[in-house]
Amino acid sequence: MSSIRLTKCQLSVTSPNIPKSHYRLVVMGAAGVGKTAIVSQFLYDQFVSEYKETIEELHRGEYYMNGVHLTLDILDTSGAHTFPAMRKLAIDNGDAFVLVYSVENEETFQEVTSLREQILEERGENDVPIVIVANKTDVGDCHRSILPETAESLVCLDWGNGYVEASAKDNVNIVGIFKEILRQSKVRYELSPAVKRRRQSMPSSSKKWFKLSKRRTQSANT
Ligand SMILES: Nc1nc2c(ncn2[C@@H]2O[C@H](COP(=O)(O)OP(=O)(O)O)[C@@H](O)[C@H]2O)c(=O)[nH]1
Ligand SMILES: [Mg+2]
Repeated sequence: MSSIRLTKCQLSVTSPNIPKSHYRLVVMGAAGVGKTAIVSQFLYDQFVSEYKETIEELHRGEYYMNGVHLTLDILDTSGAHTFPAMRKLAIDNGDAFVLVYSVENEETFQEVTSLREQILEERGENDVPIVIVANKTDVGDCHRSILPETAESLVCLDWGNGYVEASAKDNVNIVGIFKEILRQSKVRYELSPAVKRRRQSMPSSSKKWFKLSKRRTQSANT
């Protein structure tokens, strides 16, 4: 059902004083908005046109430069409401959140609004790093049901979150999403060619995500 994969660098960390060396990004949004497509473009340079429902997938990106090491765990979630416990676990354990909607479907923006509220309520804090992604911009303006200016001003000015327009299909601004989330998380980076490549597959589950997180908390406290 789930897998964890290590993959190549697309972002290189430049700061020797990064506040944290292990980040957990959670990608959320309604089913069909392109969450899996975004993760797949970012990590594997692939776009899959047929739709396959995701239950939950954990990916890992390892980034090295000048001795600096950043691990990005990226949790690709299901958009369905059938897994409330998994969603709560993901919200509790994520360091930063990428909330995706499709520009051709206004309801998916409503879902992003409600997910954001859920995250802020569950975490009980206002400064959780969140980036809202308007995906499928390749469909063209006449198919857009939400104007970019409307969404951007709401997200950036009213909510104080990051906003990125993207197309997983055409690979437009996909790296920009991850740059923005690192910016929101105050991790400094710069774009560069891959400096080290690693790929690995191993079984995973949301339980493991939880265990990993507990372990990290314990080691941070020791
Ligand atoms: N036109 C267009 N289709 C996309 C884009 N991203 C994803 N899709 C398609 O939308 C469908 C759902 O994508 P998927 O990534 O599985 O959505 P998820 O349920 O949010 O993970 C698939 O058929 C994708 O090929 C995009 O940027 N543009
Ligand atoms: Mg998916």
